[in-house]
Amino acid sequence: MHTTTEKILVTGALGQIGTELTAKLAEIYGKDNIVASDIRAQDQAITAAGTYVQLDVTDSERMINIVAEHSVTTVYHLASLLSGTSEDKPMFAWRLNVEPLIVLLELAKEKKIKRLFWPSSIAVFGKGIPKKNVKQDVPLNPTSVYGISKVAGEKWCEYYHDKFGVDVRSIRYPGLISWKTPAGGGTTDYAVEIFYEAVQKGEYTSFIDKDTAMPMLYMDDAIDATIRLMQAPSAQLTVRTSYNMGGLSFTPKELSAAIKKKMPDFKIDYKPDFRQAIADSWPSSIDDKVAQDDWGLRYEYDLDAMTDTMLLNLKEKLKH
Ligand code: AKB
Repeated sequence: MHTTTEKILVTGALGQIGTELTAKLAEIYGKDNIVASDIRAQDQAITAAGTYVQLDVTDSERMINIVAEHSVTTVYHLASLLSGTSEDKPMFAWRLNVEPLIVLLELAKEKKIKRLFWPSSIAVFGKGIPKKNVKQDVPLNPTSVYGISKVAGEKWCEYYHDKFGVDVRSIRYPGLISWKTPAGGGTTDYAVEIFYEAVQKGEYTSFIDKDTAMPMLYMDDAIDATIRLMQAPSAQLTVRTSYNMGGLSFTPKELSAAIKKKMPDFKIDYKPDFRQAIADSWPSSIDDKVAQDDWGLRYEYDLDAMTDTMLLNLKEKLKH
């Protein structure tokens, strides 16, 4: 465990990334140095953190008070609405995905916190760029509400860094795959649902078409990358919008083939819905050389390793 003077606040701590990141941060920095928060009530909160507070991040006053009361030094601000849900609720997506970020950037500007992590997404990409191996610095022309909110957030981060020296760090996460906490409302979430339904029913109807490749990542690799980026010396970081992270790239058909290696009777069919248009606007693969060079991004899991781990753990989890 690190000896630390850091006090870390995690927002969205009961979400898909939040549950696993909170546990990792508690392991590294000690659970008494972690304040977990989420919109859900205390009695639903099972977290590895020493302290849990209920927090709706759109309530700026409460968020500012929590930072002060707990002498927070670092915030991992994960609370966010994903791409599918954002199309249904554009105004709320803007309020949730952008405004609380600016409140936290202001706190950092006023030196009330020292460091901020904020997740961006591969959803920042859109029209007018190649689909494959998309580089760090291509023009960002998203066509989804979610993508627009993430581009705006990235620009706010860069502005506060360049103008006020705020130490804000960010990753453009691909679709995240994990068995501990289900995702909700994302376009890449078919790649999580498919595992649950494979184990529970032996079949799955995908809302993304069979040959649509998207960048994806097993959660352990996402958590490792997040910690690596946050522990890197500030002077090494050349990107203050958000770092590309490519992970794996596969289609629903390729994922189902990987599942069939372990479950030969597994069946899949395809009924694309409105999320297909979002997926079609995103790259199929991403170049993350800048993150590798700046802070040592690396991966442990390939498609087969991820599939094996997901099936093994979900079979155990869903047994009862
Ligand atoms: C989503 O599908 O909305 C997210 C993302 C790629 O940011 N998983």
